[in-house]
Amino acid sequence: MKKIVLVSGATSGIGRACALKFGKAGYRVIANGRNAERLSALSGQLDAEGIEHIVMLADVRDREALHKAILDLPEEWKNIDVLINNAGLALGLEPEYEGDFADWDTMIDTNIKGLLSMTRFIVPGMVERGEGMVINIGSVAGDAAYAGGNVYCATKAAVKTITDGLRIDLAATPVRVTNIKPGLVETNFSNVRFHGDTERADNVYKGIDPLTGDDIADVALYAAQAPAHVQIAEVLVLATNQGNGSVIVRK
Ligand code: NDP
Ligand code: 8X3
Repeated sequence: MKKIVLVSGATSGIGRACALKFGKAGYRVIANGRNAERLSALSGQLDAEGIEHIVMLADVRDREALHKAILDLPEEWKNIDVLINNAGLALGLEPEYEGDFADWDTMIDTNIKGLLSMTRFIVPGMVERGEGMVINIGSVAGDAAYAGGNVYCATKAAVKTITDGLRIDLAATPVRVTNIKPGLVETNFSNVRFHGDTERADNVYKGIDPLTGDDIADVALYAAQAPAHVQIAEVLVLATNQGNGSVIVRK
């Protein structure tokens, strides 16, 4: 029986790469997204690759709708083997004392509360079945704050603590828990952060060879395919010319 992976925020970047990578590796894919058009485009790409999948339209911030979407999964898609909590975003790069309340709320509701809701809804089934894995997409931003990173960095620090907490709480079970902490990955991330200012977004990746979504999907798949007794607890993945969240050496 093929394993099932649920990827949140699968319509772009790292999530999309995970959906494709796991699908090509033989997983059945539940692709979550909050935008029907983007989900349908992704579904076309998965079809073109011959990947068995279904889409799950839900905004991870809407706990009730998310729960309903999970409960409404077809019976043969309910036993999720791998949950990839990827949906997330940064908004703004202002000093904390000038930050935007709405941006803060969106980051906290998505990166922390959305991840928690998904975990709370899916993990009990894994515990009951005695198998499963949760891969959270944290960030180098969670290791230390950087200029203007304030609330985004705090959400990713929360992801680290929440992931560690889950791993501890599941230690008596076969369910494994991984935190992948990417550095600079070229996706739609900076476009979203700068509210569609593409020039500013492009500058983030200038003069450095950034990571790709595919690089991060490789790490996620490695962790998922490790033998059952091996728990890849945490992985920090940086671009080669990046020292940490603040040190980026550009040519
Ligand atoms: P993208 O913007 O390319 O992708 C983010 C994905 O998350 C999109 O599919 C987006 O959907 C989805 N999403 C956002 N909010 C919600 C929501 N409320 N409900 C459901 N889906 C949602 O960025 P990345 O691929 O780079 O980001 C993925 C994850 O990786 C994030 O958690 C991010 O913090 C993390 N990360 C990214 C790094 C980078 O440098 N790019 C580095 C470290 C971590 P939609 O298009 O509809 O908004
Ligand atoms: C995304 C990486 O360094 O832009 O989490 O915050 S960074």
